[in-house]
Amino acid sequence: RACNNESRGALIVLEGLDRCGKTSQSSRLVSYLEGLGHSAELWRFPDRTTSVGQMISAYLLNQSELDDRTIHLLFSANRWEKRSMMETKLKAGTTLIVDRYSYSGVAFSSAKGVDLEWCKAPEIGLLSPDLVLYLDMPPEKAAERGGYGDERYERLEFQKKVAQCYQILRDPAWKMVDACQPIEDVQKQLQKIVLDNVLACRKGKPLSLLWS
Ligand code: 2DT
Repeated sequence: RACNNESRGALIVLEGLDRCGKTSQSSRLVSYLEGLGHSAELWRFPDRTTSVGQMISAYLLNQSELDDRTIHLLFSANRWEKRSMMETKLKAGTTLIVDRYSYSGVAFSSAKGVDLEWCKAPEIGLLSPDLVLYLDMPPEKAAERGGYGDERYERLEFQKKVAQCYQILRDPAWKMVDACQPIEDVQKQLQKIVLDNVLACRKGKPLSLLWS
């Protein structure tokens, strides 16, 4: 194991529109880190395995209707219920590669017209990612890739609004990666950025909190 007791894992988040490649890139990153002897886990939000997550899943599958603010708070609660486990894992030296996080929460709800600051408020105090990787792809291109399913939000017009909301949220510290490149090229770029970050966290970079 590359990690000792004093070193912590990194909290690394992948964000981007539906069909931009987040999920496959996330699992490849975990394999890459494990191959180098690092402890790493793949996480995703929403985590549909919890009881809150099952309510979210039913909503996304159009099996239930919920008020926009209600579902927003459920997505947030789904992160809060995982927060202590997240902190425990990071402190034990495990790097977490997280497929969507608070930025999806704010981008998707504010794309429906919910006030941005209102959307951010329940996220305050969650662990802040050490690294946000934004897989950049125009909404039209993502839609062309096919595979939009039947879930709520999987429509081009809505994805365009989400893209605008991500732009508003975007922070200078985010790493923007052109997700239109071949999958192997995207992966190479992500690997380098991620490894640098994992090493910085091992050297003692402190954990911080949202929203800053
Ligand atoms: P996937 O499971 O395919 O990633 O789709 N979402 C996600 C929100 O609206 N708020 C959130 O806080 C999160 C994490 C994005 C999940 C869908 O749920 C949206 C797409």
